[in-house]
Amino acid sequence: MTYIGNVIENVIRNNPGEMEFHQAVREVLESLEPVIERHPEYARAGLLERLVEPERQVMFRVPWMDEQNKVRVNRGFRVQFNSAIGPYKGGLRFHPTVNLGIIKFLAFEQIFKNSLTGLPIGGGKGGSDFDPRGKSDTDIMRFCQSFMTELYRHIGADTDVPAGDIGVGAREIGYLFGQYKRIRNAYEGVLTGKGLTYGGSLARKEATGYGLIYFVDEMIQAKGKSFENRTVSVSGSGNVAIYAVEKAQQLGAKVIALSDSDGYIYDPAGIDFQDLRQLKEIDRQRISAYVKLHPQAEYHKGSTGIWTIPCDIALPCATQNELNKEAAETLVKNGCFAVGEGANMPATPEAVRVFHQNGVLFAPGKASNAGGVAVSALEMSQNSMRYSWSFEEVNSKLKTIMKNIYLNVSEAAREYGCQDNLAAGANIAGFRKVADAMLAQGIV
Ligand code: NDP
Ligand code: 2IT
Repeated sequence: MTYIGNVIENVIRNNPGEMEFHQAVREVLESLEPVIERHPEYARAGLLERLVEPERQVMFRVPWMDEQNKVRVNRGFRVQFNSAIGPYKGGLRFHPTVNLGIIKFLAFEQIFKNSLTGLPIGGGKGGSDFDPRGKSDTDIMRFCQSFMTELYRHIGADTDVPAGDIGVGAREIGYLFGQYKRIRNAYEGVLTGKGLTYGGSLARKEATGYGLIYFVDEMIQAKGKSFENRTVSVSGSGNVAIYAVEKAQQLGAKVIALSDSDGYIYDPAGIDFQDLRQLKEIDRQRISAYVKLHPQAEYHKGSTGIWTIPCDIALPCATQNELNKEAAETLVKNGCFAVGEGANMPATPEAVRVFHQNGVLFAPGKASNAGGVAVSALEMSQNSMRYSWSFEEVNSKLKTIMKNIYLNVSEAAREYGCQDNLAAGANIAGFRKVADAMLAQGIV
């Protein structure tokens, strides 16, 4: 068996039941074949065996008392996967489906994504099986305070810097920051995605969605295409989806569909961005509420139905494995020519294969959604300097970063003989920097 095959087999044996983690490891490692062939020093240094083993994994009890004085217990996680190129960095996910395997897949992906940004950040991820849906502000605050009462001892501005992900936005980051500061008696940039009144960066909120569109724009422009007058479907209707909609519309696209875990909306007239933002970000409503304001729009139950709507460009921005082989085939049949992952690993491996086989331009999440964490790193820089940049300064840095990621990823794909396979290019380019840093630092 090959070196890579062996490492994958051991990961499956040593981490039973962690399907998403196996999937992410397999996807990355299989595309590293030409790199490992060209660089035998990596195998000699046991680099892949070390890469797939998290440096540290923390699991902890999160007890809290809800508004009805009922005792609740959730499970908290922080996986500090790799710190070769910087302090651990990555979001926190609060969702009932969260388990160790999901956090490990996300932390593993984060290593390569963070490397691609060109900024000095290692890979980590955390979260809880806490379900924020329908909870009051009080319950959210109590949960966040209890979560941080354990997490604080594992993180720090130079150690590990969490941020948001599914179910964790500005409100949660605020409560988490408040509790950290109180326990540590230190005002430091320990979290990103903070509010603008207490150390947050302008354009962080918009960064993942905007960055996705900047990346996809580079990718389609390289093939002589643009967003102008294209129809776009965006799954999810959270932070990433909302700002992908705004930027796609600014570039002349017509966004016709959005979803949540219950269903999807189709608005042939094009989504009204202001109403969307008000509904989702401020009123915290379900996406179905949109059709009350826009009667020409349709609401359908079942979130995956969104992929049956014909569109030119599909942007999955909800969650992992939300777009399967069948959905990919339908998109191809309906003329979709580009897919950009705003979420982490939203397309299954079979779906990605369908896109590649049919010449659909495919932007892999670890490259195309890296704008969020990139601006998080810029937030860290601003916190260290005790200074803040304007929206335009941050946005223009973000644009440059996304362009550079596109160039590096496509160049790596070309250099290693898999031209136009940006998924392989992203894995290779992200890996090379981390691998060389690990080599230089010895067996640690
Ligand atoms: P939000 O919590 O703001 O929004 C998540 C959206 O996805 C909601 O509309 C939610 O619907 C939907 N969703 C979640 N789980 C499912 C599911 N199982 N099936 C269908 N829909 C689902 O999260 P974000 O927008 O921040 O994150 C979206 C994706 O982007 C995630 O994969 C995340 O890891 C990734 N990402 C986020 C970054 C960021 O900066 N926030 C950066 C890079 C990647 P509902 O309300 O019904 O749950
Ligand atoms: O998946 C991701 O890149 C994020 N959720 C953002 C991480 C961050 O540290 O900003």
